Amino acid sequence: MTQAKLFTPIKAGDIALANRVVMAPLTRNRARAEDDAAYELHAEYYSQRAGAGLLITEGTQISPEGKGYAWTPGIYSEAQVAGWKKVTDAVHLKGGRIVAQIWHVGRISHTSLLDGQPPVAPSAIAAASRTFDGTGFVETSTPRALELTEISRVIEDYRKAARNADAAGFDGVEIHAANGYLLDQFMRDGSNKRTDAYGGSLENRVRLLGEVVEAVVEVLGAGRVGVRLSPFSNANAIEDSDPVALATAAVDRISGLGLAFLHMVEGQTGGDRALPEGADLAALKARFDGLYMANNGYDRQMALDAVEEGRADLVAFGKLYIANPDLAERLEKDAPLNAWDGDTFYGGGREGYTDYPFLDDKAA
Ligand code: 8OZ
Repeated sequence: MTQAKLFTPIKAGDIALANRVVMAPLTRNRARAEDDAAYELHAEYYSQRAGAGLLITEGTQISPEGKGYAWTPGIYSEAQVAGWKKVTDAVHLKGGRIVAQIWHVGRISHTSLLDGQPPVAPSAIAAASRTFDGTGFVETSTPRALELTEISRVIEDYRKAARNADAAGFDGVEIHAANGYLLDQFMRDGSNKRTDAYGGSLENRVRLLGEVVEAVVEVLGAGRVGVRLSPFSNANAIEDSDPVALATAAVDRISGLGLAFLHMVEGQTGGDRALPEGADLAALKARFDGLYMANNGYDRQMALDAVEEGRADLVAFGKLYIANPDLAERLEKDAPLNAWDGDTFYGGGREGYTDYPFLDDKAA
């Protein structure tokens, strides 16, 4: 039998992957409380999963201002770079590849996570959404609109995060432009009411995405950069009057640069895969010049078929990777999978994090 394409090597830009199974970015809220750094625990968790062709880290804030939840890791301080270096070293030792997902939450935050300051956003419009502040779920705070003169500083923060990712030994970065966070807030007309060059027309609303991508590409080279989009998702109460047109504008803005991959959340994040009328994932894939990474509710057969039929070059798995450290190996063998425990997704320590069994572990 010939080997299924899903399990064969491929190059994502400059990054050589052993297979096309990807660990999706997954917020787990286990960073060290005193400095928002990853540490040995994260090195163990990610290196357990190094059999994936590519690991994408959990969302990692580019600045204190970009934080929206308790215990998410950052990538702006020396301690955080040192913590991530432990992770990348452990993954590389096992032959894996890992990129950092760089993240600014925009309005999806709370003053208690921001030293009493309001979150920043394209416009001063609160999201009808909640966040976790370390004690419980709270309504997100009403943001203040970023001044035009502040936008270059936000782009600088992305640039610095890319430099830090390089210093921490990452193979590249994924720019988080999905799920209703800052870059998505700029793209959607429900959250962006700006009247300057960053609001109004489609061209203006995808401007910040394009400028951030270009800044990060200047640091790392395009072949080490991917972008995650979720144009048809309403995660974090994000809305647009014409998501089909916006999706095309966003993909066109980041195409032609030689990026490594476009990571597409197909449908509602973590939910329904249904698309709005007129949405066409194959057309979006065709407009992009790098690899297309599909995500959202894929199982083994869906992934095999999508790659075999050319609908995806890579497939990212989220919850299945939480529960199966050796997911790529299990999928290849068509072995049984561990079930995930939703109670330990967010926060805590080793339990539900590094203690899921491998296929060859003896039953406890
Ligand atoms: C779940 C909980 C907190 C954050 C995303 C970074 O949706 C997240 C996230 C997911 O992209």
